[in-house]
Formats: sequence, C-alpha cells, structure tokens
Amino acid sequence: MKRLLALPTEALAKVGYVSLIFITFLTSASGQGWEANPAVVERLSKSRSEFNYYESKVPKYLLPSVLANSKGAEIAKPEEWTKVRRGEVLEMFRENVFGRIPETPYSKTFTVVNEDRNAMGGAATLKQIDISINSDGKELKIRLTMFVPNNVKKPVPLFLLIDNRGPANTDPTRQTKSEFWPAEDVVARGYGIAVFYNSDVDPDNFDDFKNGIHGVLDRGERKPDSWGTLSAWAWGASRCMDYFETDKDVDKKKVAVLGHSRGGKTALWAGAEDQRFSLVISNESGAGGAALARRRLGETVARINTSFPHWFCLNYRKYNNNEDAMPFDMHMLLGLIAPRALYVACADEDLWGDPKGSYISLVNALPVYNLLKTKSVLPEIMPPLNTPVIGGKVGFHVRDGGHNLLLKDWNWYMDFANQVWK
Ligand code: GTR
Repeated sequence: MKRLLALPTEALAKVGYVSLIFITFLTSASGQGWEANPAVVERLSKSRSEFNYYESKVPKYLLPSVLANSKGAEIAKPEEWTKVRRGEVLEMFRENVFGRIPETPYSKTFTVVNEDRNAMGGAATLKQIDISINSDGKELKIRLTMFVPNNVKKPVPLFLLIDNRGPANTDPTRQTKSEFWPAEDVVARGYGIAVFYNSDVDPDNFDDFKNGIHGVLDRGERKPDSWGTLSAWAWGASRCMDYFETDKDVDKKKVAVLGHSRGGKTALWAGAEDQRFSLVISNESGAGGAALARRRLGETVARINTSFPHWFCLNYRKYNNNEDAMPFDMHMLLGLIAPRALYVACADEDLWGDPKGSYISLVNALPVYNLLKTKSVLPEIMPPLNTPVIGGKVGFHVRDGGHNLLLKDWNWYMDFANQVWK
C-alpha cells in the first residue's frame, strides 16, 4: 500500500521542476485497502507482456502541484484558483491533451420528435429530442433520449450518459434492457435519465476528421491542438445540457454527466469544459481519464495515442514514452471539476485502467476542493473492494469484476447524488 506525502520545492528543483512547489512522493506502508489480485496481475501480464501490471514496477515519479501557478508560486486564495489557476490548467489540457473546440459559428435547434407520457407503464415520460447543429449548409443531428419520472415533484435531477456502446443499450421502447443504462431503476429512485450516442457527434474511428461534427465545424488545416474525438463527444454532452436548460422538467442545477471507459474520459473533459454539470462521474476511465499517466501501469500514453489516433489532439503524442515531461497529470483534470461533485470508479479486474493510479489521482485533486472550501477528505489507504467511500464532494469505489458499467455502479452513483444534491 502507498502513502501520499507532499515534499517541498528543493526536491523538484533537482529534477528541473523549478516551477512546481509540491510533489506527491510515494512511500510504502501497509493497510487493509484494495490491492490488485495477484492472479489477475499474472494473467494480464501474460496477455499483454509489453505493459506493466505490477505495483512493484511502477517507476518513481513526481507529480506537479495542482495549486502551483505558472510562476511556481503556490496559490492560497480561492479566487486565485477561480480567476487564474483554473484557466491555466484548463488551457494545459486543451493545448496538450484534448484539443481546442473551433470557434466556427453554428445554429442549433431542438425538436421534440416523440413524447410518451405513459412510458414504463405510466412511471415515466419518454422524450426524444433531435438536436440539430447547422453551419454553412452542413448539418449534424444528435439524438437525445430521456425518461423523466412522473410521480415526483418537478424539476428532477438527471443523469446524462455518454453512450459509447451503441443504441442497443438504450432502447427507448424498453423491450431491451441493459444495466449500462438502467432507466427503470433510475426512474424508480426519482431521477431523470438521459443518453446520447457518441457516434452521432463523431464516429469512433480514425476518418481523418472528415465526418461527424468535425466535418461540420472544422475549417482549414488541422493544428497540433485541434480537437480530437473525445473533445467532440464532450461538446455533444454540452449540447444536451443546452437542451436541458430549456426543459422545465429538468433541474438544471442538478445534472450529472457520466460515462464509461472512453465515455468516462469524455465525461471528465465535459465536466472540465462545462461547469453547468454539477456532478461528474468517471466509470473506469483509465488512461487519458482519471488514472495518473506517470505510473505507466496498464495502458500508457503511447499505447492510447497509437491505438486511438483520433481521440486526443496531436500535441498529446509529445508525451508518448515521455510522461515525466508533462507539466500536468490527470489529478489536475480532476481538480478542474472542483468544487462540484466528482465520483471516480474502477473495477477490480480492470487493471488496464489502473484503479490505484485513479485513486491517487483523486486524492491529489483534493487540495483544490479544500482551497474552495468544499471540505473533501479521503483516506490515504484505498477503500476495500465493493466499499464506496465518500468524502465531502468526492466519491470512489472499486467494484468486483471486470470492465463494465453495471447497476451496482449506478446504485452507488445514486447514493452519492442523494448526498451531494440534497
Ligand atoms: C480500450 C482502451 C481504453 C478504454 C476502453 C473502452 O481499448 O484502451 O482506454 O477506453 O477501450 O472504451 O472500453
């Protein structure tokens, strides 16, 4: 088990991180928290021998401080974060990881194409909305599907899923049901639930950015910081939020954005770019999401940029096999969600997504929460398997089993929402 300690500047100066004030230094300690199952470590190591799954082989690393400003000074006042530092960190992620959204003007319309007040046997109202984006004669349509519980006070808090698994998981007729989007269970707890299909916004393959929203909004040559596909999906989540702002059934102060895996990375970026989301949920987001890149456990920066060349901006490739040169790490992406609610979840057998690296990342985002006076504390030792931990505005769990989004995860998210939205 690891402990988290902060060390002062001198140590950083030695390795050239002169502008950084605090680091996280990992030392050994013992505890009762979650540890990777050695049999799973063995199995995964055999199947992907070029990647590291052993905790003992995680290299030593230094984390940049989320609270040090560009001149190296540690900020101490909430307004220094909200007025200066937050913008600097956001820019770092735009410039180096997800890319910048183009400023091309567009128009937008919402069309309710179907409304059924008697869905789910009368328990909910189904609404299907086409969000149409138009620019220079080109059009993109995002199909938003949502259920709002009928027998509760309006407006309702709502969960928006970024669906990366296809419409089969989100059947509006409810003939096919899936734990990935458990609409009946969410409605039964008094929440609204919504979904859009990520490929409506941008197809999930390398098409040289010709299709989807890139085909509609991109102009001229691509630049090293032009937006990638994850950024496009996050932008799509914001267009759904635009719609919620017009729907009297939805409590716009209580909208959660949630995604699994590549959708989890996207949910984090959507929450960073768009502060209207008051709760952000990252389900097994791993590399390019909640997991610290510097640990190089499971999926690495080089691997993700190679397997998925369309996900990030070109600049992210500067950090292929070069993680220690990053002026940021993923704890700083999590810090961008503060002071809003944030839940990070992992799965026991999903070591590709580095559960421990995701927890350490979350712990290292907490200085922002505490600076912003939203007291949020997590134990240094990871919580045991299937034991959610909530510390103020942040939550975390490691669920048993493999890489998936299940009802068990959703139930813990709703428990968390009950607390942070009460
Ligand atoms: C994997 C990828 C992960 C994760 C996952 C998913 O192949 O390496 O980063 O995004 O796909 O989205 O299911």
